[in-house]
Amino acid sequence: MFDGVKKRINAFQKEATTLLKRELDEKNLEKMLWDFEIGLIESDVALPVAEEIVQSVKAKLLDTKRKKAEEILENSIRDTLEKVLSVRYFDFDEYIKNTKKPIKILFVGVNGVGKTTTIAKMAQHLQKNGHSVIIAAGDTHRAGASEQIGIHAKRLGVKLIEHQIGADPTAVIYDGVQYATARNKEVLLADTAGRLHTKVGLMDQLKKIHRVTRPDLVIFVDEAIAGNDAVVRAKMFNDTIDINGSILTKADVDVKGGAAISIAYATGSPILFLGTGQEYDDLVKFQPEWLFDRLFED
Ligand SMILES: Nc1nc2c(ncn2[C@@H]2O[C@H](COP(=O)(O)OP(=O)(O)O)[C@@H](O)[C@H]2O)c(=O)[nH]1
Ligand SMILES: [Mg+2]
Repeated sequence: MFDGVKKRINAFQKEATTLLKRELDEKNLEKMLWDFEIGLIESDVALPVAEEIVQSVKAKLLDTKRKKAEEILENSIRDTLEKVLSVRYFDFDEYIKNTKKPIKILFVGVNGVGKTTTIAKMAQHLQKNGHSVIIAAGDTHRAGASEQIGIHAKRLGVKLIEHQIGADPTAVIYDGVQYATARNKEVLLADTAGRLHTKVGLMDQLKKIHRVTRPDLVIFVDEAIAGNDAVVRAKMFNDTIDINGSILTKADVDVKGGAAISIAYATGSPILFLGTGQEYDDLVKFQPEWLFDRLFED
């Protein structure tokens, strides 16, 4: 993942370094070195020795200049990305540990991006960290949605709150909140139907869910491979209900990587996890350093 961005940075670094190097040797260095060499010869240093000294100084200077240019470029790119990626950054696991229970997490996004799968992965992740979890089947829209999440819930040993197809998703999720409160469950994961960010009615429904169930976190899920489409969607979901963080799925598929940076920028909130496959274990915490290591590794 992130090969596209990395390639661009590398190419730019190379080009910029060449430019800076050229400026140094053409305008200043040659003349400086020439004067130096003449000075040495005039001081009775043998010509081959003077030449060797000058050549080695030249090589060292160019090398230092190159390294410095690379360092400056890397640092400034890194600083900017760090600023973008750490806006409202929080450590998810610490947040779960330290926040008043039950914690209600609402997952939103368009259809087929991996919301339901991500909820299953998240349920396992939280259980492994010792938290009790329940799931609310808030996708009452799509036939088979309840069955799909039901299979996950059963496999994971997690209680599922569900209503019949066509039911009001707000009611299902609200039931989930009541259940979690009554039974001291620590985290409620609320699924929602995939909705197009352009469908006003469905976005209004999301507002209603938000108003009534008052989630602690709203997590936007989209595919890393969706590129700029995902960025546009993230922005529209964020305009509808404030997003606290995003999860990018399908990062196991070859992607250019810029979407992670752009979504964080567009929503002003952090990327929390990456989905890296279809298994429950395929969820990795996203950390800015992790991205930098990939972008700037040699
Ligand atoms: N390769 C890959 N596939 C994923 C990932 N997350 C989800 N999927 C697949 O994407 C498809 C849609 O997932 P689903 O959870 O039903 O999406 P939803 O409509 O947003 O709930 C399924 O086939 C999932 O197995 C991921 O991180 N990597
Ligand atoms: Mg789903």
